[in-house]
Amino acid sequence: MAMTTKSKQYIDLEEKYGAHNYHPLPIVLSRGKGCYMWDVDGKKYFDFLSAYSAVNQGHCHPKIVAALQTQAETLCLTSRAFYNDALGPYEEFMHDYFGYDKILPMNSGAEAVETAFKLTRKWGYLKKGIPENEAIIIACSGNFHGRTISIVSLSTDDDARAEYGPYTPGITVIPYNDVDTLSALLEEKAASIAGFLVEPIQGEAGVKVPDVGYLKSCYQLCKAHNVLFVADEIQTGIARTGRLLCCDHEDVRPDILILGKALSGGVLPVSAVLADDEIMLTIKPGQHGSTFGGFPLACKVAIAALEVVKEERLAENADRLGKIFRQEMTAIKSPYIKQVRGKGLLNAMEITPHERKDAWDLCLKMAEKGLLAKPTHGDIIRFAPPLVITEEELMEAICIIKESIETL
Ligand code: IF1
Repeated sequence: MAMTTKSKQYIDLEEKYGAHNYHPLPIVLSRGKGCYMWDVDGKKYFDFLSAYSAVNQGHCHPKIVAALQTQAETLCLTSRAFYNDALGPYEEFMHDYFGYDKILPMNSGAEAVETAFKLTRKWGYLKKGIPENEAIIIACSGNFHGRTISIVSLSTDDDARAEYGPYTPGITVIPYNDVDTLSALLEEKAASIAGFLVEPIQGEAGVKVPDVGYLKSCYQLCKAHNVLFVADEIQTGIARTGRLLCCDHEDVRPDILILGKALSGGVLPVSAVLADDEIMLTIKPGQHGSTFGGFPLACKVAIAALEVVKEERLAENADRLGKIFRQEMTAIKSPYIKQVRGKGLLNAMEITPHERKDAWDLCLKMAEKGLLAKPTHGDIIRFAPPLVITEEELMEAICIIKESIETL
Protein backbone atom coordinates (compact mmCIF):
# COMPACT_ATOMS: atom_id res chain seq x y z
CA MET A 1 0.00 0.00 0.00
CA ALA A 2 1.69 3.19 -1.22
CA MET A 3 2.17 5.99 1.29
CA THR A 4 0.67 9.25 -0.03
CA THR A 5 2.73 12.44 -0.14
CA LYS A 6 0.54 14.03 2.51
CA SER A 7 0.90 11.03 4.83
CA LYS A 8 4.65 10.99 4.31
CA GLN A 9 4.97 14.60 5.56
CA TYR A 10 3.47 13.61 8.93
CA ILE A 11 5.43 10.38 9.14
CA ASP A 12 8.67 12.23 8.43
CA LEU A 13 7.96 14.71 11.23
CA GLU A 14 7.53 11.89 13.74
CA GLU A 15 10.64 10.18 12.39
CA LYS A 16 12.68 13.34 12.81
CA TYR A 17 11.37 14.79 16.06
CA GLY A 18 9.75 11.90 17.94
CA ALA A 19 11.24 9.04 19.93
CA HIS A 20 11.30 5.84 17.92
CA ASN A 21 9.47 3.72 20.48
CA TYR A 22 6.79 2.55 18.06
CA HIS A 23 6.55 0.99 14.60
CA PRO A 24 3.11 2.11 13.37
CA LEU A 25 1.38 1.03 10.18
CA PRO A 26 2.01 3.81 7.59
CA ILE A 27 -1.47 5.34 7.96
CA VAL A 28 -1.94 8.97 9.11
CA LEU A 29 -5.36 9.54 10.66
CA SER A 30 -7.07 12.87 11.10
CA ARG A 31 -10.72 12.20 12.05
CA GLY A 32 -12.75 9.62 13.92
CA LYS A 33 -16.49 8.99 14.35
CA GLY A 34 -18.19 5.86 15.69
CA CYS A 35 -16.40 2.81 14.32
CA TYR A 36 -14.70 4.78 11.53
CA MET A 37 -11.53 6.84 11.09
CA TRP A 38 -10.40 8.90 8.11
CA ASP A 39 -6.81 9.52 7.05
CA VAL A 40 -5.30 12.83 5.91
CA ASP A 41 -6.32 12.05 2.33
CA GLY A 42 -9.93 11.50 3.32
CA LYS A 43 -9.79 7.69 2.99
CA LYS A 44 -12.29 6.00 5.34
CA TYR A 45 -11.43 2.97 7.47
CA PHE A 46 -13.17 0.65 9.87
CA ASP A 47 -11.24 0.92 13.14
CA PHE A 48 -10.69 -2.70 14.23
CA LEU A 49 -8.22 -1.84 16.96
CA SER A 50 -10.21 0.76 18.97
CA ALA A 51 -6.91 2.04 20.39
CA TYR A 52 -6.50 -1.35 22.09
CA SER A 53 -10.04 -1.23 23.54
CA ALA A 54 -9.97 2.37 24.73
CA VAL A 55 -12.60 3.48 22.19
CA ASN A 56 -15.35 0.97 23.02
CA GLN A 57 -17.98 3.74 22.83
CA GLY A 58 -16.85 4.77 19.33
CA HIS A 59 -14.70 7.75 18.30
CA CYS A 60 -15.78 11.19 19.52
CA HIS A 61 -19.02 9.97 21.10
CA PRO A 62 -21.22 13.12 21.27
CA LYS A 63 -22.36 12.54 24.86
CA ILE A 64 -18.77 12.05 26.11
CA VAL A 65 -17.40 15.00 24.11
CA ALA A 66 -20.21 17.21 25.41
CA ALA A 67 -19.40 16.24 29.00
CA LEU A 68 -15.75 17.12 28.33
CA GLN A 69 -16.58 20.47 26.72
CA THR A 70 -18.99 21.58 29.44
CA GLN A 71 -16.58 20.77 32.27
CA ALA A 72 -13.60 22.16 30.37
CA GLU A 73 -15.30 25.58 30.31
CA THR A 74 -16.10 25.37 34.02
CA LEU A 75 -13.25 23.86 36.09
CA CYS A 76 -10.47 21.61 34.77
CA LEU A 77 -8.10 20.96 37.66
CA THR A 78 -8.08 21.79 41.37
CA SER A 79 -5.49 19.18 42.47
CA ARG A 80 -6.35 17.17 45.58
CA ALA A 81 -5.13 19.96 47.85
CA PHE A 82 -8.79 21.01 47.91
CA TYR A 83 -12.17 19.36 47.38
CA ASN A 84 -14.32 20.00 44.32
CA ASP A 85 -17.91 19.29 43.27
CA ALA A 86 -17.02 16.64 40.66
CA LEU A 87 -14.96 14.00 42.47
CA GLY A 88 -17.35 12.96 45.24
CA PRO A 89 -20.31 12.42 42.90
CA TYR A 90 -18.03 10.46 40.53
CA GLU A 91 -16.78 8.25 43.36
CA GLU A 92 -20.38 7.57 44.42
CA PHE A 93 -21.31 6.83 40.79
CA MET A 94 -18.42 4.31 40.54
CA HIS A 95 -19.46 2.71 43.87
CA ASP A 96 -23.01 2.24 42.58
CA TYR A 97 -21.86 1.08 39.12
CA PHE A 98 -19.25 -1.53 40.14
CA GLY A 99 -20.25 -2.34 43.72
CA TYR A 100 -16.97 -1.66 45.56
CA ASP A 101 -16.70 0.40 48.73
CA LYS A 102 -14.15 2.80 47.27
CA ILE A 103 -12.20 3.95 44.22
CA LEU A 104 -8.67 5.34 43.93
CA PRO A 105 -8.64 7.42 40.71
CA MET A 106 -5.51 7.56 38.53
CA ASN A 107 -4.70 8.47 34.91
CA SER A 108 -2.92 5.85 32.80
CA GLY A 109 -3.42 2.11 33.01
CA ALA A 110 0.13 1.57 34.20
CA GLU A 111 -0.40 4.03 37.02
CA ALA A 112 -3.49 2.09 38.10
CA VAL A 113 -1.55 -1.19 38.00
CA GLU A 114 1.23 0.41 40.07
CA THR A 115 -1.41 1.64 42.50
CA ALA A 116 -2.88 -1.86 42.79
CA PHE A 117 0.66 -3.19 43.28
CA LYS A 118 1.24 -0.75 46.19
CA LEU A 119 -2.22 -1.44 47.69
CA THR A 120 -1.55 -5.19 47.57
CA ARG A 121 1.77 -4.81 49.38
CA LYS A 122 0.28 -2.38 51.97
CA TRP A 123 -2.54 -4.81 52.66
CA GLY A 124 -0.02 -7.67 52.86
CA TYR A 125 1.91 -5.88 55.62
CA LEU A 126 -0.88 -4.16 57.55
CA LYS A 127 -3.67 -6.75 57.31
CA LYS A 128 -2.11 -10.10 56.47
CA GLY A 129 0.94 -9.51 58.65
CA ILE A 130 3.61 -10.38 56.09
CA PRO A 131 7.01 -9.29 57.46
CA GLU A 132 8.09 -5.90 56.07
CA ASN A 133 9.75 -6.01 52.61
CA GLU A 134 8.95 -9.72 52.19
CA ALA A 135 5.64 -9.45 50.30
CA ILE A 136 5.47 -11.46 47.07
CA ILE A 137 3.13 -10.69 44.17
CA ILE A 138 2.42 -13.44 41.64
CA ALA A 139 2.03 -12.58 37.94
CA CYS A 140 1.52 -14.72 34.82
CA SER A 141 3.98 -15.27 32.00
CA GLY A 142 2.87 -13.54 28.81
CA ASN A 143 1.40 -10.68 30.84
CA PHE A 144 1.11 -7.09 29.75
CA HIS A 145 0.30 -4.62 32.52
CA GLY A 146 2.09 -1.47 31.29
CA ARG A 147 5.60 -0.11 30.94
CA THR A 148 6.90 1.25 34.26
CA ILE A 149 9.99 -0.31 35.85
CA SER A 150 8.02 -2.33 38.42
CA ILE A 151 5.55 -3.50 35.78
CA VAL A 152 8.23 -4.58 33.30
CA SER A 153 9.79 -6.40 36.29
CA LEU A 154 6.71 -8.67 35.99
CA SER A 155 7.11 -9.11 32.23
CA THR A 156 8.36 -12.18 30.39
CA ASP A 157 8.59 -10.27 27.08
CA ASP A 158 12.17 -9.31 26.27
CA ASP A 159 11.17 -6.25 24.22
CA ALA A 160 9.27 -4.84 27.20
CA ARG A 161 11.86 -5.81 29.81
CA ALA A 162 15.45 -6.03 28.46
CA GLU A 163 18.05 -3.48 29.59
CA TYR A 164 15.76 -1.87 32.14
CA GLY A 165 17.24 -3.59 35.20
CA PRO A 166 17.75 -3.80 38.10
CA TYR A 167 14.21 -5.09 38.49
CA THR A 168 11.71 -4.72 41.32
CA PRO A 169 12.00 -7.67 43.74
CA GLY A 170 9.11 -9.57 45.37
CA ILE A 171 7.71 -10.96 42.12
CA THR A 172 7.09 -14.58 41.13
CA VAL A 173 5.91 -15.37 37.59
CA ILE A 174 3.96 -18.56 36.87
CA PRO A 175 2.44 -19.89 33.65
CA TYR A 176 -0.93 -18.40 32.59
CA ASN A 177 -3.96 -20.69 32.55
CA ASP A 178 -2.24 -23.09 34.97
CA VAL A 179 -4.19 -23.58 38.20
CA ASP A 180 -1.99 -26.39 39.50
CA THR A 181 1.15 -24.24 39.55
CA LEU A 182 -0.70 -21.48 41.39
CA SER A 183 -2.03 -24.03 43.87
CA ALA A 184 1.42 -25.52 44.52
CA LEU A 185 3.00 -22.09 44.97
CA LEU A 186 0.30 -21.02 47.42
CA GLU A 187 0.64 -24.27 49.36
CA GLU A 188 4.37 -23.62 49.66
CA LYS A 189 4.57 -19.84 50.17
CA ALA A 190 1.10 -18.40 50.96
CA ALA A 191 2.40 -16.83 54.18
CA SER A 192 4.45 -14.28 52.20
CA ILE A 193 2.21 -13.91 49.15
CA ALA A 194 0.10 -10.74 49.12
CA GLY A 195 -1.61 -10.99 45.76
CA PHE A 196 -2.13 -12.68 42.39
CA LEU A 197 -2.25 -10.24 39.44
CA VAL A 198 -3.95 -11.56 36.30
CA GLU A 199 -5.54 -10.42 33.03
CA PRO A 200 -8.86 -12.31 32.58
CA ILE A 201 -7.82 -12.62 28.90
CA GLN A 202 -4.22 -11.85 27.92
CA GLY A 203 -4.56 -9.14 25.29
CA GLU A 204 -1.03 -8.36 24.18
CA ALA A 205 -0.04 -12.01 24.35
CA GLY A 206 -2.44 -12.47 21.47
CA VAL A 207 -5.94 -12.64 23.00
CA LYS A 208 -5.11 -15.73 25.04
CA VAL A 209 -8.45 -16.96 26.45
CA PRO A 210 -7.91 -19.22 29.48
CA ASP A 211 -9.87 -22.44 30.04
CA VAL A 212 -13.41 -22.06 31.35
CA GLY A 213 -13.22 -22.04 35.15
CA TYR A 214 -9.61 -20.81 35.31
CA LEU A 215 -10.49 -17.45 36.87
CA LYS A 216 -12.93 -19.03 39.32
CA SER A 217 -10.40 -21.66 40.42
CA CYS A 218 -7.66 -19.05 40.90
CA TYR A 219 -10.05 -16.85 42.84
CA GLN A 220 -11.03 -19.72 45.14
CA LEU A 221 -7.37 -20.65 45.72
CA CYS A 222 -6.57 -17.03 46.60
CA LYS A 223 -9.48 -16.92 49.03
CA ALA A 224 -8.38 -20.16 50.65
CA HIS A 225 -4.87 -18.77 51.21
CA ASN A 226 -5.76 -15.18 52.16
CA VAL A 227 -4.14 -13.83 48.96
CA LEU A 228 -5.69 -10.92 47.03
CA PHE A 229 -7.10 -11.70 43.58
CA VAL A 230 -6.15 -8.63 41.50
CA ALA A 231 -7.80 -8.39 38.06
CA ASP A 232 -6.33 -6.15 35.39
CA GLU A 233 -9.47 -5.35 33.33
CA ILE A 234 -7.89 -2.35 31.62
CA GLN A 235 -8.33 -3.99 28.23
CA THR A 236 -11.00 -6.64 28.91
CA GLY A 237 -13.31 -4.48 31.02
CA ILE A 238 -16.05 -1.95 30.14
CA ALA A 239 -18.15 -4.36 28.05
CA ARG A 240 -15.37 -5.44 25.63
CA THR A 241 -15.81 -9.22 26.14
CA GLY A 242 -19.61 -9.22 26.23
CA ARG A 243 -20.09 -8.51 29.95
CA LEU A 244 -19.41 -5.34 31.93
CA LEU A 245 -16.26 -7.07 33.22
CA CYS A 246 -14.58 -10.17 31.82
CA CYS A 247 -14.59 -11.63 35.35
CA ASP A 248 -18.42 -11.50 35.21
CA HIS A 249 -18.35 -14.48 32.79
CA GLU A 250 -17.31 -16.60 35.80
CA ASP A 251 -19.03 -14.64 38.56
CA VAL A 252 -15.65 -13.73 40.03
CA ARG A 253 -15.53 -10.51 42.07
CA PRO A 254 -11.86 -9.44 42.20
CA ASP A 255 -10.53 -8.15 45.55
CA ILE A 256 -8.87 -5.35 43.58
CA LEU A 257 -10.28 -4.30 40.19
CA ILE A 258 -8.14 -2.26 37.79
CA LEU A 259 -9.81 -0.22 35.03
CA GLY A 260 -8.53 2.15 32.32
CA LYS A 261 -8.83 2.79 28.57
CA ALA A 262 -12.58 2.73 27.79
CA LEU A 263 -13.34 4.09 31.27
CA SER A 264 -13.06 7.44 29.42
CA GLY A 265 -14.25 6.24 26.00
CA GLY A 266 -10.81 7.13 24.65
CA VAL A 267 -11.23 10.86 25.28
CA LEU A 268 -8.79 11.33 28.19
CA PRO A 269 -6.42 9.06 30.16
CA VAL A 270 -8.68 7.90 33.01
CA SER A 271 -7.93 4.85 35.15
CA ALA A 272 -9.10 3.58 38.49
CA VAL A 273 -8.50 1.01 41.20
CA LEU A 274 -11.56 -0.29 43.06
CA ALA A 275 -11.54 -2.18 46.36
CA ASP A 276 -13.43 -2.56 49.62
CA ASP A 277 -12.48 -0.67 52.77
CA GLU A 278 -10.30 -3.38 54.36
CA ILE A 279 -7.91 -3.04 51.40
CA MET A 280 -8.42 0.55 50.28
CA LEU A 281 -8.05 2.16 53.72
CA THR A 282 -4.57 0.70 54.23
CA ILE A 283 -3.32 3.73 52.24
CA LYS A 284 -3.44 6.80 54.47
CA PRO A 285 -3.39 10.53 53.52
CA GLY A 286 -0.11 11.49 51.86
CA GLN A 287 0.85 7.88 51.03
CA HIS A 288 -0.19 7.87 47.37
CA GLY A 289 -1.65 10.25 44.78
CA SER A 290 -1.37 12.02 41.44
CA THR A 291 -1.80 15.60 40.20
CA PHE A 292 -4.50 14.74 37.66
CA GLY A 293 -5.87 11.62 39.35
CA GLY A 294 -9.67 11.93 39.44
CA PHE A 295 -9.64 15.53 38.20
CA PRO A 296 -13.01 17.12 37.29
CA LEU A 297 -12.64 16.51 33.52
CA ALA A 298 -11.95 12.81 34.17
CA CYS A 299 -14.93 12.55 36.53
CA LYS A 300 -17.44 13.99 34.07
CA VAL A 301 -16.01 12.14 31.05
CA ALA A 302 -15.95 8.78 32.86
CA ILE A 303 -19.56 9.14 34.05
CA ALA A 304 -20.68 9.91 30.50
CA ALA A 305 -18.58 7.04 29.08
CA LEU A 306 -20.09 4.54 31.53
CA GLU A 307 -23.64 5.82 30.97
CA VAL A 308 -23.16 5.22 27.24
CA VAL A 309 -22.17 1.60 27.97
CA LYS A 310 -25.56 0.99 29.62
CA GLU A 311 -27.75 3.24 27.46
CA GLU A 312 -26.43 1.68 24.24
CA ARG A 313 -26.27 -1.87 25.68
CA LEU A 314 -22.65 -2.25 24.52
CA ALA A 315 -21.96 -5.48 26.45
CA GLU A 316 -24.98 -7.21 24.88
CA ASN A 317 -23.93 -5.93 21.44
CA ALA A 318 -20.37 -7.15 21.93
CA ASP A 319 -21.59 -10.58 23.03
CA ARG A 320 -23.96 -11.03 20.10
CA LEU A 321 -21.73 -9.59 17.35
CA GLY A 322 -18.64 -11.36 18.72
CA LYS A 323 -20.32 -14.72 18.17
CA ILE A 324 -21.19 -13.75 14.59
CA PHE A 325 -17.62 -12.54 13.98
CA ARG A 326 -15.96 -15.74 15.21
CA GLN A 327 -18.47 -17.86 13.28
CA GLU A 328 -17.78 -15.98 10.02
CA MET A 329 -14.00 -15.99 10.52
CA THR A 330 -13.88 -19.69 11.38
CA ALA A 331 -15.84 -20.45 8.22
CA ILE A 332 -13.11 -18.95 6.01
CA LYS A 333 -11.07 -21.74 4.44
CA SER A 334 -7.56 -20.41 3.95
CA PRO A 335 -4.01 -21.71 4.46
CA TYR A 336 -3.29 -18.43 6.26
CA ILE A 337 -5.74 -18.94 9.10
CA LYS A 338 -4.38 -21.06 11.95
CA GLN A 339 -6.94 -20.18 14.63
CA VAL A 340 -9.63 -17.63 15.50
CA ARG A 341 -10.27 -16.99 19.22
CA GLY A 342 -11.75 -14.45 21.59
CA LYS A 343 -14.72 -13.40 23.66
CA GLY A 344 -17.22 -10.68 22.83
CA LEU A 345 -15.57 -8.19 20.47
CA LEU A 346 -12.04 -8.95 21.66
CA ASN A 347 -10.91 -11.42 19.02
CA ALA A 348 -7.71 -12.45 17.27
CA MET A 349 -6.72 -14.47 14.23
CA GLU A 350 -3.49 -16.45 14.29
CA ILE A 351 -1.92 -16.34 10.82
CA THR A 352 0.29 -19.03 9.29
CA PRO A 353 2.77 -17.19 7.03
CA HIS A 354 2.26 -18.55 3.53
CA GLU A 355 4.21 -17.90 0.33
CA ARG A 356 6.27 -15.24 2.15
CA LYS A 357 3.13 -13.32 3.21
CA ASP A 358 2.46 -12.79 6.92
CA ALA A 359 0.17 -10.93 9.32
CA TRP A 360 1.80 -7.58 8.56
CA ASP A 361 1.11 -8.01 4.83
CA LEU A 362 -2.49 -8.94 5.59
CA CYS A 363 -2.88 -5.81 7.74
CA LEU A 364 -1.49 -3.67 4.89
CA LYS A 365 -3.91 -5.33 2.47
CA MET A 366 -6.87 -4.75 4.83
CA ALA A 367 -5.82 -1.11 5.23
CA GLU A 368 -5.82 -0.77 1.44
CA LYS A 369 -9.39 -2.09 1.47
CA GLY A 370 -10.47 0.19 4.34
CA LEU A 371 -10.01 -1.73 7.58
CA LEU A 372 -7.39 -1.02 10.27
CA ALA A 373 -5.97 -3.79 12.46
CA LYS A 374 -2.47 -4.49 13.71
CA PRO A 375 -0.49 -7.67 14.41
CA THR A 376 0.69 -8.46 17.91
CA HIS A 377 3.63 -10.74 18.67
CA GLY A 378 4.40 -11.61 15.05
CA ASP A 379 1.51 -13.41 13.48
CA ILE A 380 -1.54 -12.74 15.58
CA ILE A 381 -3.97 -10.09 14.34
CA ARG A 382 -6.26 -8.58 16.97
CA PHE A 383 -9.74 -7.62 15.77
CA ALA A 384 -11.44 -5.28 18.23
CA PRO A 385 -13.88 -2.75 16.72
CA PRO A 386 -15.70 -0.18 18.83
CA LEU A 387 -18.65 -1.88 20.56
CA VAL A 388 -21.07 0.57 18.90
CA ILE A 389 -20.56 -1.23 15.56
CA THR A 390 -23.83 -2.44 14.00
CA GLU A 391 -24.38 -5.92 12.59
CA GLU A 392 -24.56 -4.41 9.10
CA GLU A 393 -21.21 -2.62 9.58
CA LEU A 394 -19.71 -5.79 11.01
CA MET A 395 -20.76 -7.81 7.97
CA GLU A 396 -19.27 -5.17 5.69
CA ALA A 397 -16.00 -5.35 7.65
CA ILE A 398 -16.01 -9.14 7.50
CA CYS A 399 -16.25 -8.91 3.71
CA ILE A 400 -13.14 -6.72 3.68
CA ILE A 401 -11.26 -9.24 5.84
CA LYS A 402 -12.33 -12.13 3.61
CA GLU A 403 -11.42 -10.28 0.38
CA SER A 404 -8.04 -9.33 1.84
CA ILE A 405 -7.24 -12.93 2.76
CA GLU A 406 -8.34 -14.20 -0.63
CA THR A 407 -6.31 -11.61 -2.57
CA LEU A 408 -3.21 -11.67 -0.30
C1 IF1 B 1 1.11 0.75 24.08
C2 IF1 B 1 0.05 -3.48 24.36
C3 IF1 B 1 -2.36 -3.86 24.55
C4 IF1 B 1 -3.10 -3.25 29.01
C5 IF1 B 1 -3.38 -3.97 30.19
C6 IF1 B 1 -2.35 -2.29 31.51
C7 IF1 B 1 -2.04 -1.54 30.37
C8 IF1 B 1 -2.42 -2.01 29.10
C9 IF1 B 1 -4.13 -5.28 30.13
C10 IF1 B 1 -1.30 -0.22 30.55
C11 IF1 B 1 -2.10 -1.21 27.90
C12 IF1 B 1 -1.82 -0.84 25.63
C13 IF1 B 1 -0.53 -0.07 25.76
C14 IF1 B 1 -0.31 0.37 24.37
C15 IF1 B 1 -0.71 -0.80 23.48
C16 IF1 B 1 -1.69 -1.56 24.31
C17 IF1 B 1 -1.36 -2.99 24.44
F1 IF1 B 1 0.20 -3.81 23.08
F2 IF1 B 1 0.90 -2.55 24.72
F3 IF1 B 1 0.15 -4.53 25.14
F4 IF1 B 1 -3.56 -3.42 24.62
F5 IF1 B 1 -2.21 -5.11 24.60
N1 IF1 B 1 -3.00 -3.47 31.40
N2 IF1 B 1 -2.13 -1.70 26.74
O1 IF1 B 1 -3.48 -3.75 27.79
O2 IF1 B 1 -2.14 0.86 30.24
O3 IF1 B 1 -0.46 2.62 30.73
O4 IF1 B 1 -0.96 2.03 28.38
O5 IF1 B 1 -2.70 3.20 29.76
O6 IF1 B 1 1.30 1.21 22.96
O7 IF1 B 1 1.99 0.55 24.93
P1 IF1 B 1 -1.52 2.25 29.75
